Amino acid sequence: MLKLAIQKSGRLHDDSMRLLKECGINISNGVNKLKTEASNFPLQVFFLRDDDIPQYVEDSVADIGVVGENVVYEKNKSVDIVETLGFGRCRLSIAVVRGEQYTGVQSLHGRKIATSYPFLTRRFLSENKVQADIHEISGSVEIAPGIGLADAICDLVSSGSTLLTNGLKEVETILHSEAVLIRNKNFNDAQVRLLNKLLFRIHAVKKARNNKYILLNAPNDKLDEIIGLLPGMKSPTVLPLADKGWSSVHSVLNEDEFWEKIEQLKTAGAQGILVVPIEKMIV
Ligand code: PRT
Ligand code: ZN
Repeated sequence: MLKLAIQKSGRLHDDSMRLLKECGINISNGVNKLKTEASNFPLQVFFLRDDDIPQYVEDSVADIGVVGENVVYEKNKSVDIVETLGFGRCRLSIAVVRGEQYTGVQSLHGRKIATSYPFLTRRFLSENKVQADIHEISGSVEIAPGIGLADAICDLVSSGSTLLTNGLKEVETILHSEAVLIRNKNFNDAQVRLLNKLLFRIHAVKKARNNKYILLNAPNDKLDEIIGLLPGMKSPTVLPLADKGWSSVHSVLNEDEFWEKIEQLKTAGAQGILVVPIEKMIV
């Protein structure tokens, strides 16, 4: 049995639950409980505050956990990051009052910086040989300059709208973060086997998310050119259509190059292009 810690409520909760579901792991939605058990996988799920997850994983109270890299690095516990999960993306940045002149990190010298990330902020400042006064607060960091508590802040940013509405501008990015799977450092063989089983499923889910299945009709005299545009898992599948002179081509396209490829395929003579999501992808 593996014990997994996920956030009880908050920004990472829904995506963590969705990941488990996409991995085919059924857990009764017991978020009001402290823990629950999967019905079809040897997994126990603990619902915790995200800040506590690295400590619990270090102490083996949980074997693995889903948490933001920002929290993993801030807490600086002895755990291993085993997989990035592709959600909860944000960055930890320093922001100053918008009208203020900022000419580089030295501008922070002697200033007061409010943050919930004292460890990472202090490390960044000392790496840059800047001496500033760090004021630790646990929430609503963005209002600190407005109420005269600090000159600058160091906080998480995703869209940037919180900074904007509070009259602040982002000047330094300390860390880029996303949700990760962490594990305790001392696993026995059985735990390693279970973790690998879970990782096999997570890889299939991640791959499927990044890829689309594409079907199109191609005139036979354009087949070579069209096939040349498609990567496929091995090579594209080509089937003859009832209509002589035409073929149906099936392949897999990466999300990143998707729109560009569609344009090229159309220009090359492809018609009736169908694009469908992939549920799982095992390579
Ligand atoms: O109760 P618990 O302690 O578990 O939750 P929490 O309140 O500490 O954390 P929560 O749920 O807010 O965030 C959990 C994790 O989500 C964080 O540790 C990050 O890894 C990740 N994440 C991703 C974010 C954001 N994006 C984010 N934008 N966490 C917080 N924010 C906040 C930020 O602090 C600021 O107040 O959103 C605001 C900025 O957002 P924008 O879009 O206006 O820039
Ligand atoms: Zn928290």
